[in-house]
Amino acid sequence: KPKVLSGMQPSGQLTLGNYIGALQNYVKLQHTHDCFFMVVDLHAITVAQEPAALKEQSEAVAALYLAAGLDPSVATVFLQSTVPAHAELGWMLTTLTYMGELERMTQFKDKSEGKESVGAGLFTYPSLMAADILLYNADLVPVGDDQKQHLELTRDLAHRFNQRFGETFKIPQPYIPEVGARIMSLDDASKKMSKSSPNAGSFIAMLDAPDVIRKKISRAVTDSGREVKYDPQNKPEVSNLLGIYAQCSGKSIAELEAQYEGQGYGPFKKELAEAVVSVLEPIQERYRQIRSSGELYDVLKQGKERAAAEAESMLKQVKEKMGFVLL
Ligand code: AQP
Repeated sequence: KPKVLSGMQPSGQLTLGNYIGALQNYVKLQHTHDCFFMVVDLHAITVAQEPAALKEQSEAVAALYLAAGLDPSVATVFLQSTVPAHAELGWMLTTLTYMGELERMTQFKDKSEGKESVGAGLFTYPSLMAADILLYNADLVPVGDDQKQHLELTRDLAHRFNQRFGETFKIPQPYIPEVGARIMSLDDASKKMSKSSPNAGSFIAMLDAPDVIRKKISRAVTDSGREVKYDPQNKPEVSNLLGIYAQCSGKSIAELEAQYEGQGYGPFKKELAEAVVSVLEPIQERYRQIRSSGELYDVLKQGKERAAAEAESMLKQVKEKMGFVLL
């Protein structure tokens, strides 16, 4: 089976965007691929995190993975920081990465823009991401548009290492899912829905209570027209809501346009909210069971062991090739 590796940052509460754009694909992939899904807590600290919140969010992300349908007897679910090989290989690859390569990363430019002081980790983070992937010899990495540039760097680093030290790493391929919808913010359709947004009204968290979801959708920005039509150029907000509706209901955009013809935004938003609630409510139910059962720690320990077994054997090869003394 081809190997897949991916992860999410516990930098906030997972959003409906994370679910539609990534998590629901993880759940499908686990049956056809050998999957490693991490909570990338070492990446989250590239911007300041409050310790209690980091811990809570890391557990919440892992529990949401399971609640959404990842089966730990099939997929390996673990926390990045529990496998020290990530940080070790991350450092080694940082020494092979050129400053110019990191300076070109658009995510760094976006995240550092206008900030007075920017941590060095935010700059070197793509080398750590390369380590995450190369440690497992992943064949495929599910990525959104925003991560394509980082995966390209991972491929370059793998080549560079292989050329300098001998054939070691497999060159990973991007995996672009069939339904790769990019969900935009509810308050500004030019920005993607983001878990670390300071405005809670801009995103739907997977754990938002049904009434909160209803309220957020009823307040979502729309244009001043009343036509429910998919037109990302001229009606980006309504188009985003239609995309969410299609994803959550299984109906096509065309069906939804026909359903709401001549009705304005009121009924459309109301029923959209119910479609979102019907997707998230069962996940929230399972989430509560998982958090209260205490099973999470067992799953994460087992995941850590499975991941470490693979990662450590790869790290050993790397150390040997680079000339470290092995004891
Ligand atoms: N709005 C989105 N629509 C579709 N997919 C999305 N993803 C994120 N936002 C959307 C996908 O979710 C995964 C999680 O990635 P991440 O945790 O590494 O962080 P991110 O991509 O930077 O996501 P956020 O929510 O915007 O986090 P913050 O605010 O911390 O930066 C990825 O597969 C991503 O493509």
